[in-house]
Amino acid sequence: MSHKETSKGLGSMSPSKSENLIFSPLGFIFIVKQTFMYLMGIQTMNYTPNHCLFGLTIVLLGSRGVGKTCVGNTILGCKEHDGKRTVHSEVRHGSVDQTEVTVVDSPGWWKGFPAEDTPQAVKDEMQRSLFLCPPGPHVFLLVIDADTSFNAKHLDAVTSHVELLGEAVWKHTILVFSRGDWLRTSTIEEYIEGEGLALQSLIEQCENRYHVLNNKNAEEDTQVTELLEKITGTVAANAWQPFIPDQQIFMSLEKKRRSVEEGAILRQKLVQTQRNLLTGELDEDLKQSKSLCVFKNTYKKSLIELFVSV
Ligand SMILES: Nc1nc2c(ncn2[C@@H]2O[C@H](COP(=O)(O)OP(=O)(O)O)[C@@H](O)[C@H]2O)c(=O)[nH]1
Ligand SMILES: [Mg+2]
Repeated sequence: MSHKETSKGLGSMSPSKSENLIFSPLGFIFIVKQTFMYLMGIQTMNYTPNHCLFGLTIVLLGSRGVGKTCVGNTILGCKEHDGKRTVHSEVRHGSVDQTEVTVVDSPGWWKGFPAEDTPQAVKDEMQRSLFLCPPGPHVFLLVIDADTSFNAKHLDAVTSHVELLGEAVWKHTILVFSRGDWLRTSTIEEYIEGEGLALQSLIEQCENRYHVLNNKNAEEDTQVTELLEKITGTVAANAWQPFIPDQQIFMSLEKKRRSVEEGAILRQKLVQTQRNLLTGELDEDLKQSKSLCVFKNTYKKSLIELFVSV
C-alpha cells in the first residue's frame, strides 16, 4: 500500500499538526498551567508527568492472530517476530520520532467469540496489561485485520472484551487495521463502507479514530509517524490524562496472584513431605507437626484401602 493510501484513513480524524504535540509549545503551556494549578491547590496532580507528557503508553488489544505483536514491532521499529503466541501481557519500550514509547502487548481472544467464552486466564492477562504502564495507558490500539469480514458477532466479541477493562476505554481507543497490504488498490474508506454496519458502529464507538498499518512494510513510508500524531491528538483530546484503571481490578488480580503463589508453595511442601515420608527422612519439627499426623493417617488409610482392594 502506498503512503498516500495509508494516510487517507488519518486525514479526517487526527489533528493535522505535523509537530509532535508533546514537545510543542502547547505541551509546554500545559505543563506550566498544570504546575501552577497544582501549586495553587486548584487541581490535584493525579498523573506522573514523566509518563503523561514526555512519553506515550500504549496497550494493544484485539483477537488472536490479528497482528497485535506485529503492530507493536512496527511502532517500535523491531524487525523480528519470534512467531510465538502472546500468552502473558508484555511491556516493551522504545524511542519513536524522539518520543519515549511504551507498548504493552496482550494475549487475544478467539476471533468472534464473546468474553464469556474466553478463558479467565486470558481475561486476567488483558486486565493486567493496564497495570504494566502506570498510572495507566494513554491509548488503546484495538487491532482488527483488514483482510477478513467484520460482522455483528465480531462486534459483540470486541465490545464484550474491551468493556472488561472499563467503559471509559473507548475514549482512549484508536482502531488499527493491520494487513493494510491486503487492501491492494482499495482505500480503507471503501473497505469500511463495504463491511457494513457492524464495523461502522465500532468506528463510531471509537469516535472515528482509525488508522491502517502494513506490518509487512514496516520501514517504509510515514505510517508510524502518522499513527503517533493520531495518538498524540487522542491524548490531547483527553486533556493529557491517561486512562486510570479501576483499583478493584488490581486488587482482585493481586488476590488471585497471591493465592496461586501460596498454592504452589503448599504443593511443593506436600510433595517434599511425601518424599521424606517415603524415604524415612523427616525433620524433627515435621515429625511433631499436627498436619503431618493428619497426612500420615491419610497415607496409612490409603495404603490399607489399597491393600484391601488388592
Ligand atoms: N500480510 C500481512 N501479515 C501480517 C500483518 N500483520 C501481521 N501479519 C501476520 O499475522 C500473523 C499474526 O501476527 P501476530 O502479530 O503474531 O498476531 P497477534 O496474535 O495478534 O499478536 C503473523 O503471521 C504476521 O506475519 C500485515 O500487516 N500484513
Ligand atoms: Mg501476539
